[in-house]
Amino acid sequence: MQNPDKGGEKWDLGIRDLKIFRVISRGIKHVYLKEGEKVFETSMDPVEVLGLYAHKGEIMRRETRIDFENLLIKDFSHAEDRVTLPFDPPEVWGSGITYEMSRRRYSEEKVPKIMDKTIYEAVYEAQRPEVFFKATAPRCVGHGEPIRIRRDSVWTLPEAELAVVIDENGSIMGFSAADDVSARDIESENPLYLPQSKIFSGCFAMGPCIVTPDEIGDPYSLKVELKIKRGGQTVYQNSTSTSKMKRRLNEQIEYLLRDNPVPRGTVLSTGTGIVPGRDVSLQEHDIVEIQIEKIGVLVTPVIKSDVQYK
Ligand code: DO4
Ligand code: MG
Repeated sequence: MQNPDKGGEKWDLGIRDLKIFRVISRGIKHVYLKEGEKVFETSMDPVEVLGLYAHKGEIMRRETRIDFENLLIKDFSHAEDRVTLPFDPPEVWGSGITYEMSRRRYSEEKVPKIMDKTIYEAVYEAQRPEVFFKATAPRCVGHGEPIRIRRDSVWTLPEAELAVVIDENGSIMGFSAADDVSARDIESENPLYLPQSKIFSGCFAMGPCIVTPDEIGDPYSLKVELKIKRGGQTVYQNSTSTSKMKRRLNEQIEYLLRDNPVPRGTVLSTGTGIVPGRDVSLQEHDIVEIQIEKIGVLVTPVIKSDVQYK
């Protein structure tokens, strides 16, 4: 049904799957909704779209032609129009040690113990999960935008994670692929340095899009892949599945929201199941690729300032 006021259409969203992208074109951000092969532009905010979608509300949008394959190209330097962060999250939080792999790999470092267990083994088994503050929107980057190695870190790793977008009640409105970029040397020196190892400029990448829950279906059966490329060669590659996630999403969200109201559109990155060892570290000019089934590939170059702190 046509809506004469806004040039859009009434859209019964009950049965459709949706991907939400943002494209930056001559400095202006445009919101696009991809439904199957059809693409719509909307003047609505992406979080508003997710909220209305969840309640089968009316989303004003106009059909348009846009070639996402072309906009997702990996040679970012020549892209005049490009995909960017799908929306500006008001808060980003992270969950830690949600996979057996992270429990094991983090415990390989010289870390404090609680009784006879490393703190990572202890938190993996504890009832209360590890939930930490990760980023605000200005610290986040989207597809094609550079993640950063802190100047004072020599061992920084990407962490490929499934991210959920939640509303103020903790309901999941969407999913995305994320990189919880972590200065592992800073955290392994002393776990009390966790905020410094996790929170810095360019510490969190998300994208290339937000996918609605109906398109994801079962969030515990998604293949997650991580690649680090250097000079055109893949120097690290590994994969896992969200089926290996120990902590259920609702459990993570429930702890995040305990006496801690979060705004609609908050992102929770649900932990990594791929943890390279000491022999792997990001370097400037690397390209990190994180692919999550049903979401897409998030590709980010890596930068590091050459100024070292004394
Ligand atoms: O303190 C550890 C953080 C672990 C983490 O970020 C993860 O498991 O993804
Ligand atoms: Mg992580």
